[in-house]
Amino acid sequence: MALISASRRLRRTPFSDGVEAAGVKGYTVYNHMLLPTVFASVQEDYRHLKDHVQVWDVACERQIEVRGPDAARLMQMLTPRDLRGMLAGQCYYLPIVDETGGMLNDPVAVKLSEDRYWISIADSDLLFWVKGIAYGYRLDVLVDEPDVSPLGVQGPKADDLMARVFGEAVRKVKFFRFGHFDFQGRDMVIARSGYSKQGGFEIYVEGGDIGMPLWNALFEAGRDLGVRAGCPNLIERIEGGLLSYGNDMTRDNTPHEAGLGRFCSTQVAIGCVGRDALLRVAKEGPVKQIRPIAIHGDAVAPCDRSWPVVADGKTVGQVTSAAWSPDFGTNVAIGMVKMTHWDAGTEVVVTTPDGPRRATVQENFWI
Ligand code: THG
Repeated sequence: MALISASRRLRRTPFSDGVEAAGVKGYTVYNHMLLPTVFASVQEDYRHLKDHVQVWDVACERQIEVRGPDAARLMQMLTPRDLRGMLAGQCYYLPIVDETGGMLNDPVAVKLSEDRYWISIADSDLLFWVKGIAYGYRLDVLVDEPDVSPLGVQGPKADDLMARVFGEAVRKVKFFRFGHFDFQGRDMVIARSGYSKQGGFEIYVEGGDIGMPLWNALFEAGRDLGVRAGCPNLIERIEGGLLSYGNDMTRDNTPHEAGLGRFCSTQVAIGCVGRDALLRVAKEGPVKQIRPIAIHGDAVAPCDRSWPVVADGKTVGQVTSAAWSPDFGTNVAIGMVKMTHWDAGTEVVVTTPDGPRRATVQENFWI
């Protein structure tokens, strides 16, 4: 592929200098910001992530801050997930839907206090929707994008690395919870979360000026742990079934089609925009849904457009993410498959750019 030209619109991050010094080889654009995709190679990065510890520049997971007396009311307007039990100190993975029940984003919400949240967004301009709702309903709330940049620390040695920089107490942070920790006199929100299934943390770095000092401290502390710069890994996230908004689901899909029905309690999500539409589709159930798919044969090409899933000469779905998995010895893929063909064990054909491939719908993701 040709290069993508740098400009002010394609935002750098507080960690970009470190990413470049570490020899980044590829980027994607996410929320109008640079997101590294490869350092050594996607397969080498994958092996290292599963065996060691990596530091990830995921500043592109931008925050929408919602603050004020109506913050909780606005949050519940955005999602069919039941937020009544959400406590300060918790993180929730949220489907966000429009008035038709179409997915607008699938962020992680961080409840900082009763009247203050961060919405850590996937790749869509959700800020405009949230500002529009706040304005249209005359809510007493401030909505903006603060100078907060998540830094991921992912992999089996993440606890050891984090304990060296932030102290032993960081090990006690539970999954999808966060605590406050000090770094050089600055308060940092640190959650046990991240876009991998290898375990780890996300540090919400407030203020771009402290980005490189923190980056450098993590690399110095982790030298003997073999710490490397890394990034969300295509192979590992498909194995783990972590969805990518814009790839695996879009505004054309309901949360139920995206397999996120377990995060919806639409009946009790009073005030949720799109609630009526979702109650209708939840009653009937989806007619197509996200499935793990094993594509047989050797490594497939990069999946940069949807690949038809065919059975008996008819299109019954599409593959939206795919990669060769060294650990499972097959191409792992995520697709959306019609009800008639979504049962585990169903044999289908995936039309890749290099020709048709035999494939099998799987019962579960690989990890
Ligand atoms: N962390 C933070 N912000 C993010 C992401 C992240 N914003 C963009 C993107 N990732 C949003 N998408 C996801 C997708 C999956 C998960 C988190 C964000 C995830 N899912 C777990 C799973 O499916 O196993 C856990 C879900 C749960 O049980 O609550 O972690 O990664 N800050």
